[in-house]
Amino acid sequence: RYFMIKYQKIFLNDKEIEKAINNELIRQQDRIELIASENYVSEDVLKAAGSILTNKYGEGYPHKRYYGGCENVDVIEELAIERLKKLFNVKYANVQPYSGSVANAAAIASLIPKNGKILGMSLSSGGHLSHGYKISFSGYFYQTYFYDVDKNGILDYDQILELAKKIKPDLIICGASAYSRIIDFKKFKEIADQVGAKLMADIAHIAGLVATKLHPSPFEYCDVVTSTTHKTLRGARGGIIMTNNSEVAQKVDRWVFPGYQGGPLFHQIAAKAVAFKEALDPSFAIYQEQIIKNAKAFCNEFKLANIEIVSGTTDNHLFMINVKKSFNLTGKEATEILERANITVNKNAIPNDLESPQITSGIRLGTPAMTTRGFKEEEFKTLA
Ligand code: DSN
Repeated sequence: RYFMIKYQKIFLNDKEIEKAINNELIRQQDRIELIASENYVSEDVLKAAGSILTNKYGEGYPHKRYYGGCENVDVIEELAIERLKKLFNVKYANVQPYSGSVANAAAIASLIPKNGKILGMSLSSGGHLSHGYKISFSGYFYQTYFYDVDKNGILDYDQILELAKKIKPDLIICGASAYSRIIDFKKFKEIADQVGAKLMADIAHIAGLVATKLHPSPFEYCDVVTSTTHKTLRGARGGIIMTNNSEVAQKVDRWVFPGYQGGPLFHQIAAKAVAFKEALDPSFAIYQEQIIKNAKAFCNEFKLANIEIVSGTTDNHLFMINVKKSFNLTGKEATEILERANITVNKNAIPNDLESPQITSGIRLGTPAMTTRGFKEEEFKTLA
């Protein structure tokens, strides 16, 4: 009865898919969802994402399309752009990227030539595949180097500067998918300036916190900022790219289409627009504040039990537990045990992890989804 989600079962002629979707509804309803990158969208976002807009093609940008009949999707895309610009107080926005990784691909290509040098955060320190990892496009098409967190699991800007001086990257990427502390974008800009590099921030995880000023904003310091729309931002799945530089903005538009993508997914763009309007509502800031309060209360319970928190504590919506050190379990084992208790988390590499990415020594815990479902500090303490 408590903390229910409000979605309805669906009925399809295709009974196999109907059953799988409705089973997924039960899974989302019955499990405690702690994956830091997931959330529960509003019914309006869901309706827009499932709308007839999926029928429409419209390569290009509003009023400059390669197809006819785009008068309604133009309204939708323009609204999405305007709302997004207002949300982050930024001059230019592209709402077409299908995902965060494609947004990163287009943003990187807009800033540096192919085979250029990238300095990004290593995956085991909390970075992302698309920030230069060898098996992603970013490590394949560019020369990539990585900075790590220090022995306490914290970004050490002096060390990053030393590394940047040696490597002389064309681009520094900041932003993470598993880092629980504040990221100092101003310090990253100082480093980038000292070595003549461009600076890109990927705020996919913390976008909702940045939009509501609960995390420092990167916009003043970065040549380009990318994000996804479905994590703390609580929108439909997808990517976005933003910049204050008109030349970069033109390149971004060209690299999204025709550079990396074909026809925009207008159903997703409409759903993003709905989510941006929700994020502009004052209630969204209260939700984001609660995400952080919950993460701190949750994390603190583990600390009281002397459980090892990677990076010491949390300043945002997530934290990681070193389950190897605390419970002599791998991340994979801990994830499977929690699954049996109806608690969904993901295994996660931790700094200097000796286990492979398939096994890991850590788990990552996030509060955005259960905060949407009404959990407050007390529920998170009980859960811990
Ligand atoms: N897969 C996302 C996450 O879980 O953080 C990043 O792309």
